[in-house]
Amino acid sequence: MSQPFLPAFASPLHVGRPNIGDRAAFLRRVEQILDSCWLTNDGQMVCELEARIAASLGVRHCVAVCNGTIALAIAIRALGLSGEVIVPSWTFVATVHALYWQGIIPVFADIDPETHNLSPDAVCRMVTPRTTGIIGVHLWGRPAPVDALQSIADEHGLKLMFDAAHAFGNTCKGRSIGNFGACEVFSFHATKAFNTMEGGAIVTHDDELAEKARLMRNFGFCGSDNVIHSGINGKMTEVCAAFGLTNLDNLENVLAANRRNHAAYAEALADVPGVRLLTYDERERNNLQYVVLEVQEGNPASRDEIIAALHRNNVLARKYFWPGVHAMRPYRELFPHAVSTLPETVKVAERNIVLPTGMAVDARMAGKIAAIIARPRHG
Ligand code: T4K
Repeated sequence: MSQPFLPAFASPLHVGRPNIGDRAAFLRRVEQILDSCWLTNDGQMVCELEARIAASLGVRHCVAVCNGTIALAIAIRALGLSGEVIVPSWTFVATVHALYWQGIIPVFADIDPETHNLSPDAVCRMVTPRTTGIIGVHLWGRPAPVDALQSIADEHGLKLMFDAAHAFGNTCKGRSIGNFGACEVFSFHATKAFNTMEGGAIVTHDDELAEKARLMRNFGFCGSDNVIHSGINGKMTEVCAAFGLTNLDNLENVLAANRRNHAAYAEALADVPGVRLLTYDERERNNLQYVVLEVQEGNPASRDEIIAALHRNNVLARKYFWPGVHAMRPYRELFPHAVSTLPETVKVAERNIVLPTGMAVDARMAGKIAAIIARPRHG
């Protein structure tokens, strides 16, 4: 009689399991919030979080917002983008929704298959007289080609901003992400290395832009009863900011866990043929919150077979960001021919797997996960 199948992990291992800092410290901050009876609208915790983030990144302004998507939407509007904006299709759908939601046409440019970031040549090919801006994404936290994109923007008179949702705490040529383009936008969603449950921020050196974003975040109010700008409700709550302050104190532990896990995956997968683990520039600081694997041509198992084997074993790996935004319903009907301009995006989308990491994973688990990837048809 055959043995019943036992998964390699008794309970599910998620990609994006939240990292949670010192609970007692968080609960003390919550008590403080309740005692003060100030729950939102530019409270003390939000101000403290903004000041700490701005100081740690070396930027003049940090505007904390309720999530990364609203932060993108506000930044896009504050910058005055309109018409067409060039973006990668190889990103989380929010980058693109933040444009289209405001009546701006996202124009998809292809990526460099080595880095998964925008290809400057592809961006150049997509510039038209209607283009007003470029949104670079630091995908998986690896810096986009900031200098090349800035040159293209300068040459054509375009605004450049970055979706830095994955890149909090990272550097590019030794400078903190947050210092590039007209502004950069972070996500502090629960699944990020640094999280405020829900949250995000716009960071910039531009005083006027920061002021506009602050107004827009709070319905355009400048003091009581005085609305001087169109706006939305993009405010971060005090409890979210308190969680963020607590998690900032824990960030080095999260980064150490991610470094340990990435090294364990790299070692365990080094001799597995037909897979490529994306590496990070070791001269830069990186939060390593995404462990990204490509299943290469010639691997006897397909990407989807490997994902199925991982799921059978309770490893809930993801296919981020398959199939590419250009192929998602709202956009594929708008751009039926996008696929012909995005050959690298299409290929990468078919081979990508994102593996669990963070404080819920340890080196031994990474080794067991690598063993499933090496032999997906055995169990
Ligand atoms: N730009 C980029 C490049 C982004 O990647 C994102 C967000 C944004 C912009 C927008 O920022 P936000 O508006 O979200 O702040 C998740 C996140 O919700 C999303 O923030 C993130 N990127 C994206 C890459 O991942 P889903 O649709 O995969 O979420 P979901 O519900 O499937 O959860 C992901 C995994 O995390 C699951 O394995 C379960 C686990 N999880 C999740 C939560 C919320 C937990 O274990 N505990 C939790 O509390 O989008």
